[in-house]
Amino acid sequence: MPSLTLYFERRPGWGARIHIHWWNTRPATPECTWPGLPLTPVGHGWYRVELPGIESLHLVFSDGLGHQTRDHHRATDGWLDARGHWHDGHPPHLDAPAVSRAPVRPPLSLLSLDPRPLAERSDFREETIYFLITTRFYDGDPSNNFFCRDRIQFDADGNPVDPHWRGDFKGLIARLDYIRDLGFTAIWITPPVENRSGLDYHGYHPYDWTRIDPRLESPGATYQDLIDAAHAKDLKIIQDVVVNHSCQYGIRGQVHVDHLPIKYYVPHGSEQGRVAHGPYQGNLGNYAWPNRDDIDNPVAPAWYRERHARDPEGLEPLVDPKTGETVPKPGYAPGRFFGIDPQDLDPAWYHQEGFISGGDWESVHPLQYKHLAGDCIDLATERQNVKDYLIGAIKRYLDMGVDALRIDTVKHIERDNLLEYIRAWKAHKPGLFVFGENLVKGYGWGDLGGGDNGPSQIRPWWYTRLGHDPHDPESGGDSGFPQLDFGLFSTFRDTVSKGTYAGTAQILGMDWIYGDVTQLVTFLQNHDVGPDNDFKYRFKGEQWMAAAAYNLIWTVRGIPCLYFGEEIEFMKGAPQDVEGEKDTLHQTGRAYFGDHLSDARIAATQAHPLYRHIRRLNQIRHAIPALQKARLSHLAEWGSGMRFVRHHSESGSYAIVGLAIGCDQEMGLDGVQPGIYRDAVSGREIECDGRIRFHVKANSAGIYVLDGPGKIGEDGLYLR
Ligand SMILES: [Ca+2]
Ligand SMILES: [Ca+2]
Repeated sequence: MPSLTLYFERRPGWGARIHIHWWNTRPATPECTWPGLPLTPVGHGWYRVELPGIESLHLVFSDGLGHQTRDHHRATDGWLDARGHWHDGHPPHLDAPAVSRAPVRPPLSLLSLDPRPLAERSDFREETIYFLITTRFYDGDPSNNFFCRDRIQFDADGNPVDPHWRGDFKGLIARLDYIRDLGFTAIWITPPVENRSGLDYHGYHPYDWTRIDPRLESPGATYQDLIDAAHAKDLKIIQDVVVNHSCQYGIRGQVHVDHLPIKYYVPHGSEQGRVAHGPYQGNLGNYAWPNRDDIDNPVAPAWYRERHARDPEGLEPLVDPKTGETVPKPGYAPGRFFGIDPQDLDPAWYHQEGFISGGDWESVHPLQYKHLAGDCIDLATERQNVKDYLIGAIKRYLDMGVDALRIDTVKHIERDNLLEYIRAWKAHKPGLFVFGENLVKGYGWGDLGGGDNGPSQIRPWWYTRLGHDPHDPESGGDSGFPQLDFGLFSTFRDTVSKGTYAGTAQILGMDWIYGDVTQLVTFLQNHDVGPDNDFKYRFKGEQWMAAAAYNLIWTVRGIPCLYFGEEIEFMKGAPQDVEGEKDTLHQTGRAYFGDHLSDARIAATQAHPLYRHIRRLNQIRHAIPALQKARLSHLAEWGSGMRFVRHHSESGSYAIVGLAIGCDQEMGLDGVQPGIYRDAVSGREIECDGRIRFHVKANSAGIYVLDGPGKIGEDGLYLR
């Protein structure tokens, strides 16, 4: 069958979606309706289209925004460059696959399976990340445990169990060896700064950025102790940072948000002194503080500070200065205790535009200037006092030795505004790695299409770039602020969760939209999302599907990140967060993990097939620079298999990867570097003259490394 393959180089000012329209084909084909067939981006501004069954045609390319080429005629494959000239072969500036002819390097020495000492690791792509919610990981000190007001779990006898604040730094320090044995070299912990809200165990409701929450620390296990202990084991600490919002009670020492002390709240139908809610007895004030209050803000008004210092029972009448009513009074205005009034916020610190609702979620300005939730109050991040406070507070943790930062709720802050913060921290600690969370359930191409309703300005790629054209990622260079790879994650719902890789090449074909795709942080799930159904459950699929997912994540571009518990299918299928009104954490993906890390059970945990699998993937990735740092080339994918090349020219590291899911697969590639290849999985050696053929077992991988060290690690259920 005849076939034509045409390439098109996007012209200055053109949009990113290119179509080809044709007529007068030979042999004759049905009429092509405008704008015709979309082209596939292949990077560096080039697009490709394959036209099976066509020998010759007349054609134009267009961008759907009013730009089109003149009429062309073509009867052979060709490349049309941006100046309008055809080339029969690729023009020199197209980084086409299969043309690399770099000299074969001398054999790599047998690399240590242990990661290099921390001091020698300045490129974060050498790391892999273990992400944990500190309070749910491992409890090393029950004396700092604490129940949040909301979502308390009671046992059959009515006793409160499973305090939300349970795991702590002492426990984490005690289990650093577990994370290290699993092969991870960096630990991302949830925000450690002091929090306030009815459900703040995860750290995303900050009250004081300058202090570490005392519910995480113990004598001998402060934040500094954690950082030092991690470094002593060559592990890096990634601190999670909230920039977008504070809790609903303001910021200690900076700004107060008007409300009444919670100890004066009495639910409708109850009376003061009769509240019975776990450790909250008598009233709902903070049971761990002597005066049953928790807002010790020196900038609160005098009447508030006066009550903070006494009357723990909350019995003495207090006049609400806003309404003139007197509390405690059953059923009186819960919002005066637990909520905010957007009208009353201090404009020096907070935005004044109310709460996000409905269509705001896909609209740039409201998404960035309204409050995310009742306990996430939108900071005026563009104001100098806010910048000074947040930037200064985090610099102190960098001085303590924090190695990297993860930024929360990125899309809720305008990019150029947020980059001011990122740059200030990077200037303070040169080489600092900072990545962001821009949550999207979908490809996230924004104005580039792909079924996306939202604009580019709230999508991950936008924050990795500096340009200002939402239709053109290449209108600006790399911002130096990579993101969690929600685009790849979103495909897992329809790929690995269904036992196939089908569609993976489509998303990896868009790698060019990111500033530096090799710095994205890749993952199967996290504390908010999972790849099944509507993206809210711990991975539900079969174990072999998870194994095949990790094979993909650990061998494609990006920095792999595992969410704690994945290694044993912990809470498989549970919602990542509480769903119904009455759910408690033990029913969710945020259940307490520490029971699996006890001295009695840790050996069983470490024997889980996925634990062994992930451990080996980490060993392999740490030994092969191309798997850490190279982009993809030679990419092909056919559902039950895929293959690609990772070539890191700076180190000379070159790896050919084949992945099989569901059944065994035969791999074949042409145009690869000749030489001796050794499979890091099976140890098999192949002498290659530019063509390579190899077999991959179901749910395993072939990782053929040019002049490679041979087999790395031990065979398991899936890598074999
Ligand atoms: Ca504890
Ligand atoms: Ca905001």
